[in-house]
Amino acid sequence: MKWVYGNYKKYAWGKDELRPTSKDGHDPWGGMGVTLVDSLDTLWLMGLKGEFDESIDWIKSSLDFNTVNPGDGYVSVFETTIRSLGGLLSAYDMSQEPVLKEKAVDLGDRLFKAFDCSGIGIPCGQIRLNGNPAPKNAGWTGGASLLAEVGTLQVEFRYLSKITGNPTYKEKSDHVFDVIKPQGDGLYYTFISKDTGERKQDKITLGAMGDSYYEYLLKCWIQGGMKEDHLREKYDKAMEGVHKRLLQKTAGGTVFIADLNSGRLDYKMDHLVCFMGGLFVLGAYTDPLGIDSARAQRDLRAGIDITETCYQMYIRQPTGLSPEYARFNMGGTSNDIQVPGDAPHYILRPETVESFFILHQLTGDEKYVDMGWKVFQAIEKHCKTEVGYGGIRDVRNTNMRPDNRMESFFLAETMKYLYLLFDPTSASKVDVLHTHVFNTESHPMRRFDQF
Ligand code: DMJ
Repeated sequence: MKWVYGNYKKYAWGKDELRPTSKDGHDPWGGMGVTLVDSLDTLWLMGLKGEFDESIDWIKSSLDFNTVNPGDGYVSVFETTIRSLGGLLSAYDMSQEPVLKEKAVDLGDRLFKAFDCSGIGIPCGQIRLNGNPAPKNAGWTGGASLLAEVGTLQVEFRYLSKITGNPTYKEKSDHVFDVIKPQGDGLYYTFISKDTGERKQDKITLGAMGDSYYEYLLKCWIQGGMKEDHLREKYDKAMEGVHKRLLQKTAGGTVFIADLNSGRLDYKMDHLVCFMGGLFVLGAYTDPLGIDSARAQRDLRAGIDITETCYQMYIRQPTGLSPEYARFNMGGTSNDIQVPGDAPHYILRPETVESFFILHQLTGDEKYVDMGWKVFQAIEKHCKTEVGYGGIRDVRNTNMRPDNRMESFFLAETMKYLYLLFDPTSASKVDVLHTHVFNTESHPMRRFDQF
């Protein structure tokens, strides 16, 4: 982290991202120092105080949301909330540095206008930060709202209410959980109408575009001190649905969570779904019925099994890195995990090491440290460049050169989770069972009962 952040400073200071092979910076998010803001709490937890202070100086002198423009002026409400707002809030929670709160309120107010987009309070996915917000949904969704995008803003806006004393952020963002109704089995459609909350397409997934809706049902319940029963009930009902309709096992015993398209199972699992290992186990350890209950034991087992599958998605490849998604051969034994031709790449994603961290913290099983170390070594071997880390185009090919993109989540999440996995003393300061809730971008914030 010290090395790569030093290179970010040298080659790309204040840019959204460092480009790891061309050794320069670029602004795919419109120019708001996304890597810098997303990295703040990682620096703090690692004790890199000098780097943290220099970053605060940049925020004071140069972070200006009026000038953000990714081309057409629109930013993603979801990405900006989880990375930038979440990054500012978590770093504020840790350091109490006033400028972080000031910038968080400024950014939060600009993003919050997305909630005015429909009559029923479902926020739009895109907004302009500079003056004329004009929120809208992206054209490629056919005007639909995406489940994960509308239900992964609450941890951040609820926290903003907590530190400002203004309840509106919490009320309006919480309202989304009331208007979006599950189907009979507790699961949710991925593409929904912003005007009615009803389904637009018959797709159900815990992968891309659906994932963190389920995560925030549980996390908001934990954040609020485990008192908002309706959130826990929605989460438990959804997990029932996952067991009933999506959880699958190959002949070789590999457990995964399939997608459902128009009622038909698609036997694949995105790398993104690997967060479910940790979420299942967090849900089990906080289950109001107790960890020994049948429900908690069922979810504990599922979380352990999914995490093992995600590890296998890495370790079975020649590079030791996982593809973007895996296909499952239901009748297969040793070859039941397959790399798809259309997505054999790895882009430094964190979800598997996220689950290693949570399972290690909650179960105490040291095998997750060894698994994390293997993944870290594979990243070191195949993704490292002269100045940073890049993704690789094919995890089956050991001769690939890293590509020229280092997403901010690599420093915000992948590096942080690995560090916390290897350093339990630091991890005990962000205890997921007793004191903190991590937003979906790995930004820990104190729970409301810890203020
Ligand atoms: C991150 O921005 C977050 O973890 C999000 O929830 C999903 N996608 C990326 C990482 O893969």
